[in-house]
Amino acid sequence: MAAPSVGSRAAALVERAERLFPGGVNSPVRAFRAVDRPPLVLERGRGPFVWDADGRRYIDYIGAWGPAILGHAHPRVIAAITAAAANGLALGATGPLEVELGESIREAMPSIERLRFTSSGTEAAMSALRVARAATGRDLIVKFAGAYHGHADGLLVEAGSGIATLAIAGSAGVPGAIAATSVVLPHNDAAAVSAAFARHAGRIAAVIVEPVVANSGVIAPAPGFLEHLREATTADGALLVFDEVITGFRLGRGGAQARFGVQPDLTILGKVIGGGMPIGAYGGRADAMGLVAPAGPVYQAGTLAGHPLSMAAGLATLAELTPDRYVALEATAKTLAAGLAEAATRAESPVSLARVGPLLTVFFLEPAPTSGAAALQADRAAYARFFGAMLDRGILIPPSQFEAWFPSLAHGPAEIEATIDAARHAMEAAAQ
Ligand code: KE4
Repeated sequence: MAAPSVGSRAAALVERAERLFPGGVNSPVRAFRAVDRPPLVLERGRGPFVWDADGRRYIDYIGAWGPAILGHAHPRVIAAITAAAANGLALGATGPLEVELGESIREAMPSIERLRFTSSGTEAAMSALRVARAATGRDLIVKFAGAYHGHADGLLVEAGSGIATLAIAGSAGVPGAIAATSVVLPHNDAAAVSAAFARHAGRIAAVIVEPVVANSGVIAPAPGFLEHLREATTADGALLVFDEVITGFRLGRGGAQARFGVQPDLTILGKVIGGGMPIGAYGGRADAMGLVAPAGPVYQAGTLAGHPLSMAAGLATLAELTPDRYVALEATAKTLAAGLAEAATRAESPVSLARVGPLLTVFFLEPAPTSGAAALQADRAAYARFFGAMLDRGILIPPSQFEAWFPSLAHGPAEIEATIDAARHAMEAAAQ
């Protein structure tokens, strides 16, 4: 299956986009720059499939970068959005749907005693850290190299996802004074965490962590690491912030905090809770969230926060996410990962499979990395060849080594077998 040919509708749209948007995209990772292919222009999705502007169909593992856990255009999600839209769109006041979705989230994640909806994960992350700084009166934020928490200034230092993909050191335009408030540590390194708290005793407002890293590719927490973060933050009076934008309602109803049994002070959510509509949320301890205006002095706001269509899509999505569905989703990912690992034995280059629940990554690196820094050693050229060979066989995987694959509940045995079969061939291509 060839890439969009010159003169195709997709190619024409790419050209027009390049004259409109920086890099021709509205989010960097969509530019496909790390995989040496022209960017796809996707026009339609249904179930496990997406179609590009030239009508080519792909089995999709980008999954809108996480929201499409049910597959694309799930009929009950579309019906919920349509029904909500018939009542008008944003009305500018509290609505019944945001109350219902908030209660569903709190029921699934009891650590979230109070929450606030935003329109993106970035807004949620920056707001959670503002709360942590207000709650502690401290400035420093600890993050981990290779983690991505959205594009708020202080969080772009040594970030993952598109920052790692494009190999840019943080981001231009971030004042040194802001960057200096970020303490970046190696992931899964408990000794480095202890040393940071010793060095900055009483000055760290929060530790923010992807409890399962997805933005360096998938990296599981080392045994005891999350517990160590809990102990170190509690001992020093800092807050522990779990960024569950990807893991929330993906690893299970209770996210990573339920799976690993570690309760953060604040949690950041996004993606799945909006079912594919714009959304973010942050929440946690009532005493900390009670600082948020108008209840307290921490200001955060948003014209479209709690947007009824996002709420409707989120409610319809969560309604489908019953325990048996999570069992099925994890079984799908396990079968896929096993098939990909078998295919990898055909590759001459080192390949490892990382999987936590339904999240997985094919690393062109051995062994699978345990930190963002280790992940950066992966063979990006081999990944790019693998990506291209899979795309040519109708399989769309993330256009970056530093992302997770998002199989959905719509990916059936036929799609998984087709993916594994394509990988058998693509692994050989990757080795060239
Ligand atoms: P948004 O602002 O993109 O809604 O969320 C930021 C964010 C926060 N935290 C985590 C753990 C995230 O993964 C993200 C966003 N994820 C990326 C993909 N890894 C979104 C895709 C993109 O940037 O285009």
